[in-house]
Amino acid sequence: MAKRKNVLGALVTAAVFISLVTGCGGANAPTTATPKAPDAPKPEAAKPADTTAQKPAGKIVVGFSQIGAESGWRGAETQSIQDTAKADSTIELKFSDAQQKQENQIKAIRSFIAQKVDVIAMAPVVETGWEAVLKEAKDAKIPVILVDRGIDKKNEDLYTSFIGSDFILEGQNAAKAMAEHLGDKGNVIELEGTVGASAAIDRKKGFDDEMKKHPNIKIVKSQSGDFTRATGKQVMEAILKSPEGKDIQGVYAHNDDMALGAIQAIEEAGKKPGTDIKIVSVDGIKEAFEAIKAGKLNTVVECNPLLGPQLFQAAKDLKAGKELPKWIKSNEDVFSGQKAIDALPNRKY
Ligand code: GYE
Repeated sequence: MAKRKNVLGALVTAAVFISLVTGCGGANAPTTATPKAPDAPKPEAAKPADTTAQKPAGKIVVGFSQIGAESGWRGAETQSIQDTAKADSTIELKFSDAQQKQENQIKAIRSFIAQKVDVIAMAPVVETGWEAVLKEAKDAKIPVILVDRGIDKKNEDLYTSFIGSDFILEGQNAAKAMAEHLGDKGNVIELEGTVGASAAIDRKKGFDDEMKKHPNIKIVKSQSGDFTRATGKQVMEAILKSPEGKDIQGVYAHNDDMALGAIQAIEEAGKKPGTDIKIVSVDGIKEAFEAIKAGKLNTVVECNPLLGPQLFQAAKDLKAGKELPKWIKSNEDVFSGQKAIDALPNRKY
């Protein structure tokens, strides 16, 4: 009985927390947060919470801690996860938005543990600082699947599987495209993603390593634009006003949103993005394809955000006792020029 009370307390706390951080009742807002009508039949309502009500028979309950809504890419990922769960009667999704804060993700994971979900999925905002909470999940025997971003190698035993892209390869592909656009010489600005995020660390590593093969291309400045359009624009504006900004031939942005912000800054500075300054970015959102069509962006390296189907398949496989590969990779492409224009009508995000 005492244990049940604890479970009930934890459920209420968790439900309140999730509704707070989510901030809205999306399609998959936690069902646990729905208040009972005031005139609900008393005898039923007075009973202690039945935890099986949280886990309808045959359903797999997945708690997903999302980073936030910093980019078009992330919006597409959230949509894919929510839509896939909604269309699958065997899945119950508990969705939590951390608004870019690691501490909120840690709280969300703790609430998922308290709710005894079947699987915890998370997109870790940064690589480090997960050890304690993931150990708690492990002790509670709840498998953790990392979605789209990774964590530091030394904690590999604390998650079951990583579903996502090869960010190093994306950085290499971006460098190859940049070298081609620049005819193998010139000065480049690198707009990095969120400091400490695996997607930023590895996209930088892949790009910088590949650029070593092109000694006449110099990365004259590398700075974080936090994966957002507004910060990408701000950083680019400041760089264009600085001494090194006077002689720039290329911009490599770790995501499309920062590239789109940089395009605005370049135009406002009276230069032509795509012509005076070549631009390469990662993600592949529709707006980036439109920018290629308009001649303002030169190449986009695709990074697939439509991870919902793979995530829930993985959760089902785990429930069925199957062993998952440590890394479930996404299939991706690189788009420039006519190839991007041809692909535009069918872009899904
Ligand atoms: O490229 C960026 C987003 O983690 C792969 O995060 C993801 C990255 C994506 O904000 O746009």
